[in-house]
Amino acid sequence: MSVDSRRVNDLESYWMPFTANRQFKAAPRMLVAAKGMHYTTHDGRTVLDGTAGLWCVNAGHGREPIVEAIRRQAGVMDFAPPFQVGHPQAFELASKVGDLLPGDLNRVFFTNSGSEAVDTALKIAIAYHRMRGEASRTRLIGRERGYHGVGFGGISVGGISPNRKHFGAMLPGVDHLPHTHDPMRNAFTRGQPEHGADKADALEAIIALHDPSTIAAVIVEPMAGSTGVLIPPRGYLERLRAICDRHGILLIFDEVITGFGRLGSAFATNLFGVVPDMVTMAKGLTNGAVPMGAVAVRQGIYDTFMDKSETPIELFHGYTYSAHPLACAAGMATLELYEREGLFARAAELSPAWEAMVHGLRNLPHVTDIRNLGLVAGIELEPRSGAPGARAFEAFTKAYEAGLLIRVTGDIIALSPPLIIETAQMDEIAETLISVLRSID
Ligand code: PXG
Repeated sequence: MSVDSRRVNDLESYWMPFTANRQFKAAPRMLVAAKGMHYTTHDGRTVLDGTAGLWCVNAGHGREPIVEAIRRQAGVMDFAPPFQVGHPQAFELASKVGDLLPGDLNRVFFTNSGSEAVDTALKIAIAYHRMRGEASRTRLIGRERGYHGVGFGGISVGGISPNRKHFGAMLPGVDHLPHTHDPMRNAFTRGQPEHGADKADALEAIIALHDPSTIAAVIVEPMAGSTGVLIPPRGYLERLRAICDRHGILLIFDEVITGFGRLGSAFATNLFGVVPDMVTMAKGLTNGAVPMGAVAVRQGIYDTFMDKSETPIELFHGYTYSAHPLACAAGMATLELYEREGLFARAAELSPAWEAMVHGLRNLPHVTDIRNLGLVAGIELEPRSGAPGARAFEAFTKAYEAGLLIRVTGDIIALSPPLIIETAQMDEIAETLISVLRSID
């Protein structure tokens, strides 16, 4: 056997992200094709996609208009440098993104991922205050159980201990709000929980401790996705907004998951009627087909840089692949497809059936809480004693074998199907979860 042919089946070279590499390589799960609501596995099985890939394939897989746009763009212009030259689709896509957002959140900076969007937003926040003559505002406030990607900025404001503890001191001058998860009072809530708006008041205490003159921005996911679908209590986001306003602090919504119809509206900011100063996004921007992220900022922030910059270049920040032509082509085709098929409204229309389906799982073994909003659901399981995460991981592998892709985080199952899901497929998700949860101990 030649060296080359042996290496084809070598699983060792690829260091897999956020994966139990040793476990995976002992029993690999390979996906080789995707269409509509389904993946095909390497051994020819069909798997229903209960997670829209990883919260990103909102229009379903392999959609022809997106595929065609990427194919066409690759033939016309593969790459254009983003610095000091431009290409038309970048401008067009930025306008289209701005049109989806409320108010004057209409200036858009492109990145290649959610992590980069977060780091970009944090940098803009600090630089903005400096431009305005308040250079002392450098502190950043995140939240426990927040996920903002894996850059040093993102893990610093993030609130997930394993993502932080191995990586040294991270950014200085960061503080954290308490998370809002309160299963004692809010278990089995449909939609926004009743209790917990007062958790926002912790921001006043943090501000009092550090003084507002030192704080640049607060960043939160309007609905925390990665740490298990934590839906904002009624009034909570409003209160954060009011406190930030009172103290001249920028509010950033990280909408990498909640953007592009996931909650039944374009963005969470549209749904909740609370308008932040910046919105980070990625994932659904291109339907997951080409990596891309973005930060939308309020026009006044952009104008401050344009008005006050003492150098021709107003922001010393950007990526080789900012507004990559293939990503822009995919983004334009994706946003047109969402619009043509009314997918954000479809998510809203389906959400009562989705809510009924997931709450129908309430009496299954191990279930301690179920929560939902739009086309998202979290199903929290009782952890096995001494083995946190083991029960949910077993549910994940069993569901996969039974033909359903779910996502688990700790002992929480997170569901977020493509917005093209049919009600019969919701029933299929329920049936599979019923048999899986009954089959594990
Ligand atoms: N912010 C939020 C709110 C996210 O959900 C990121 C930033 C980072 O995006 P990139 O593109 O750099 O990965 C994310 C990513 C999960 C899971 O299990 C979710 C994400 C990533 C990995 C796992 O729910 N979201």
